[in-house]
Amino acid sequence: MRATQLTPSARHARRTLLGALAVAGAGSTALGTAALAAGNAAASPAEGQRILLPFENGERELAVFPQKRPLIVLTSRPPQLETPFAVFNDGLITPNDAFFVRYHWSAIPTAIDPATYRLRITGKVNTPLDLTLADIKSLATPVEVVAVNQCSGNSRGFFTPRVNGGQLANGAMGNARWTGIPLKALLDKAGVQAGALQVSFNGLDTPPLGDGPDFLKALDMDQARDGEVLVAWGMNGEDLPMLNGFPLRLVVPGHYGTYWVKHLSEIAVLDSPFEGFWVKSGYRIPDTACACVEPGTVPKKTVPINRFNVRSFLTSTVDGDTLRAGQDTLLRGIAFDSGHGITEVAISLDGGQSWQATRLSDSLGRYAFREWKTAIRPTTKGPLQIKVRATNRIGQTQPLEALWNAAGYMRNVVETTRVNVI
Ligand SMILES: Nc1nc2c(c(=O)[nH]1)N[C@H]1C(S)=C(S)[C@@H](COP(=O)(O)O)O[C@H]1N2
Ligand SMILES: [Mo]
Repeated sequence: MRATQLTPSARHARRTLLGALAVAGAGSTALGTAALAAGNAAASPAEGQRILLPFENGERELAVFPQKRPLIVLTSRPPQLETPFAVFNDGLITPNDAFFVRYHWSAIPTAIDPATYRLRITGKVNTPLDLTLADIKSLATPVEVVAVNQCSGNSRGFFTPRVNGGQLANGAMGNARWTGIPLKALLDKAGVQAGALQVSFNGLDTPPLGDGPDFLKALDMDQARDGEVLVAWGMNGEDLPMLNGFPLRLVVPGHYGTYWVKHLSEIAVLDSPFEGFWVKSGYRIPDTACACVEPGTVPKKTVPINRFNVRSFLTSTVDGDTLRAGQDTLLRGIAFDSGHGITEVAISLDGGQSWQATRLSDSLGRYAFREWKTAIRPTTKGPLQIKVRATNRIGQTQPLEALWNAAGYMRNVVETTRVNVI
């Protein structure tokens, strides 16, 4: 019987974390930092190394947390860990040990006994439920979806003017194959009563002090019952890592990670709109078509953040790389949207004046990273900027100039990679 997810080797990892921080502190020479400029590492960086994210105050340490390879540390209590960008060029599925971690409060579960774990369904239901993990796994036929989980604040560190909040580069996203049952099956089993409006979700983590707002999120009833929202236990064919929500998390394909509540403990059916802090005050975006405002200004009205906008990245070539004039260079990367489906990824070598389409690889599903590839043959020696822009089925695309909002959410500017042609 496995009583916990944090095994003796995980305790060892905790010890090595302390060691790593000490080494990182001592070994942080200018040379070591420069050699590790973000994204420029051929392989994933090692524990104890430092990495320089390309914005002011972007120096970060890499550390090992339980069940994780060395990841970029934003904060350690609670763990907030970024995926080194090189991982996104290794494959379309983000490995569990490389997947980013985001928590709001430091009181997080570090050991959960799957035998005594319970999920409660409460509120406006005919039959309140108190389910074991085994009950949930046998309640409906398990389904799978490959879907991107991305933090609302992914890439926040690139905002200009700068904004408050976790200064993340592009590593607060990942693409995994999730296994679970539709949330609808659980709600149907409990029997949602007439007049129910929303469903709220709570997890086992808590604020360190009682007066901090516990992290709860809510969805409208229609969405909760759309059949696509999952209560998931599987990630890439394994149990969820502890830091990604063991033993159960919500998977809300196409929606920002804030809705993907981890360590699910209570699902409550509500007959009035959810008033909790993390929906009413946190995670809100300007109620404008672009979810943006003039830099430095305040929106007239806000709405809860919801679906992803369109993004694309070049992963095979990074800033500072050298390309050879007259030679083919194969470029590849990833694109994703909120589930309409990516229909085109194009690149521009002339500052966005002209665009050439790339080849899209087979789709892993409309919520997944989509791979794109193309070959370029630069002719002129000197600096070259490579821009990449994706478009989805309903015509949504990416802006050439970055959009701005005070929370630093939803960055999706056309990315530019600066290389040298010799
Ligand atoms: N229980 C719990 N679930 C949570 C959070 C949290 O703080 N507590 N943070 C959310 C946010 S903002 C994000 S971006 C995702 C990140 O998922 P990950 O840590 O598995 O990458 O978890 C979400 N689920
Ligand atoms: Mo997030």
